[in-house]
This record gives sequence, structure tokens and C-alpha cells, in this order.
Amino acid sequence: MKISTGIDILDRELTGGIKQGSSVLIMATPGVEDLQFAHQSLFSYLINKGNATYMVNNKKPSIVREMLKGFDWDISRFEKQGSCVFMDSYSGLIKALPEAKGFVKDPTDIDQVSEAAYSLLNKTKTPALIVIDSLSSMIDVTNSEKEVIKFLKKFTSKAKESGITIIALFTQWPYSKSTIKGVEKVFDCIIRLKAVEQKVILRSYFSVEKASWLEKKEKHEIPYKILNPGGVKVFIPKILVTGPFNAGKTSFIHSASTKAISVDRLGTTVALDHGHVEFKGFAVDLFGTPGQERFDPMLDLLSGEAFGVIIIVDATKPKGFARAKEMLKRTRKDGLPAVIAVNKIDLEGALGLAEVSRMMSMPEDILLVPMRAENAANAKEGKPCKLKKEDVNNVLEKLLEKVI
Ligand SMILES: Nc1nc2c(ncn2[C@@H]2O[C@H](COP(=O)(O)OP(=O)(O)OP(=O)(O)O)[C@@H](O)[C@H]2O)c(=O)[nH]1
Ligand SMILES: [Mg+2]
Repeated sequence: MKISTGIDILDRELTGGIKQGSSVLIMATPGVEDLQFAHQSLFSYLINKGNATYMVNNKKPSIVREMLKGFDWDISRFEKQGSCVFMDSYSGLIKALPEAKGFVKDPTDIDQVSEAAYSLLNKTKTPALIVIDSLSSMIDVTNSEKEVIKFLKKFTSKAKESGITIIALFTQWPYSKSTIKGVEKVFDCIIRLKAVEQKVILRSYFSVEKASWLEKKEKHEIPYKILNPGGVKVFIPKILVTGPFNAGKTSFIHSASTKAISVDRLGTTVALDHGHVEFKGFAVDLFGTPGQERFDPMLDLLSGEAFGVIIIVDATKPKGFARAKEMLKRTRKDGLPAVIAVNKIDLEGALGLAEVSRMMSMPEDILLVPMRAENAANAKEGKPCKLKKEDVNNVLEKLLEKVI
């Protein structure tokens, strides 16, 4: 049996989710957002009628509850039903009142932590999920790395016997190599969260480093962002949308986006089109260029750091194909993934896909995808129009498949 993490792309990377009874380590570089990986999995598990225990040692349970609620993952009804319980291993540390039945009076004492954890484990109705938030805090607070690792080994194998799944958060502070190795060895699966930094964190990536139930796999580094609401999304910070004058770039960006802005004058774009798309677990920012040649310097500026290119051509204007190719060449540096959207196929005289493909003589790795107005009668001169949703989604999907 597999357990969904509630994060589509992560489930896919894990071939359907976490194997029930496994232990999963979410190992994060300090500063990257990691909590929602556990929170989203927890909520998804509860929604699917599982039992869960949340062991927390670095904030009060009430704070965890609030954080979850802030993401639209309200767990109060599960707590009322008894399917979600906390182990409060924090309040004792700051001499505050217990906030859960499972309470550790002195969290600096690993024996007390271990005793409370086993007591909860024995009471847990299976199948169940246990979240440990966090392992690094446990090491820091108890100041006994070896003891914590020993506890973990036993605890995870006991959980496995009962088919209980564990997700533990671990921030990789500069611990000794043996501590890191020791922690890593305990777990069946490691999901690593990393960042690209340049004074500030520019971009975060996750990858499945190992999972006992997976055959050897290619390692994918997946850029992500935590959205609120929404949780963990694959984040594509830049997809370039370009193509000849009047081909339908602005129409595409507006039809695809939940939010979009354009700077148009007399029906043509004179600055940038920008849109934000949320689609199938992806969050994508689209950048459109003006079609007129006098704006070409913008193309070079914009194509830096793009993850992919969508070239839009007008199927009724073969004269524009050469220009489209030139724009493709200009933007598609280093074999950046690209898709050609063949637009306006609803219009009379539109060329077929095969014909366009032949006339453009595109390399094989560049897919051509048809696109049309939702309602041709509404496609007025000098005004972007709404494009057919299936076509727009198809274009996005074909490109995103290549990006990740
Ligand atoms: N019939 C039809 N008309 C379309 C379609 N897509 C766009 N149009 C029309 O084509 C014209 C140009 O669309 P825009 O989206 O502004 O094109 P653009 O590529 O942004 O144009 P520039 O920014 O000026 O280069 C508008 O009048 C649209 O209504 C389509 O699929 N079918
Ligand atoms: Mg435009």
C-alpha cells in the first residue's frame, strides 16, 4: 500500500507515494521551507481517514494547529474525532502548561522523550502516520546525538512492525559527519531539500535521494515553492512566450493565467506580458514578449534563466514562420525545452499541423500543438481573445513534461 503525500509531483517521484510502514526523512538545508512537506502529507493522510500522531518539540501544538489552518488544512475535526493527536515535547521546555495528553515534562531527557513516544506508539490505532517535528531539535535539545539515533533505530523498526509510517523533519545544521550518516541510515527514504543561494535563497529544489521501494532511478531536482493556500508546488519561475506580431501571445497568457498583466497600445503589446499559472501541481510564471521586431532586444533580456519557451505562430500567416524560427533560435539557448503552439486553427485558410511542421522544418524534439479561440466570433481585431482551455492546457502540459 502507498500513502499519498498530497503533493502530486512527489507522489509521482515516489511511484505512487510512501510505502506504508516506511520511515521518511525530510532533510533540509537550513533556511529552506520544509515544514509544509510534512504538513501537507499529514493533512492528506487525515482526509483519507488515517490516524496520525504529531510529535512536536520546537513549538507549541497550538502553533502547529494554527499554521496548518493558515494553509486551509484545518485538523480540528480530526482532533475531535480522535484521529489526530499531539505529543507535546515543547511546553515542558519553557515551563508552560501541557497542551496534549502525550506530554514530555523534561524534553532535554531522551529517556523521557522515548518513553512518551513509545507510550503513544502502543496506543496508536493502525494504520497510522507519525510526524516527528523535528529530529534536529531533538538532537539539539537533548544534546545526545548517539542516544537519539539509537532511539530512532528502535522506534522506526517497532513502527514498521505495526505498519506505521513515519515522516521526520531534519534540518541539516553543521552536525558531525557521523551524526548525519547515522540519521540517514535509519530511514527507508530520504527527500532532500536544497537551495541555490546568492546572499539570499534564490530557488529551492527537492529530490528523492533514496527510497527502499524504488528500483534505481534517475535523480530529478525539482524546483519548488510553498504557496499559501496550496502548499508545495513545482515552481517554474520563467517560461518565455514569444512569436511573431499578432500571433496570439497576449491571448495565450491571459487565457492560461489566474493573474495576468499586459502593457498594450492600440491592440499590440509594447512592453511585457506577465502571467501566473497554477496547473496540475505546478506554479508557473509566464513572460511574454512584444511581437514587433523593434522590441527584439527585450527577447535577449528576457530569455536569461528561462526554463522553457513557447513559440506561438499564426496558422494563417506562413510569412511569419521564418520570423518565429529566428525568435526560437534567439531564445532557445542550450537546448532549452520548447513547444510551438500553432494558433488560430479555427480560422479559414489555417494550415494543418503537418503542413506547418514541414514548412518550419523543426528539429524532432520540438512538438507542435494546435490552438484555437474558444469562440471565433469573439476574436475581435485589436483585442486579445479567450483561447480554448483544453488547447492552452495541452500546450502547457507538453512543455512542462519536458521541463521536469
Ligand atoms: N480567430 C482567432 N483569433 C485569434 C486567436 N488568437 C488570437 N486571436 C486574435 O488575434 C489578434 C492578436 O492577438 P494577441 O493575443 O493580441 O496577439 P499578440 O501575439 O500578443 O500580438 P502582439 O503583442 O501585437 O505581437 C487579436 O485580435 C486576437 O483576438 C485564435 O486562436 N483564433
Ligand atoms: Mg501581445
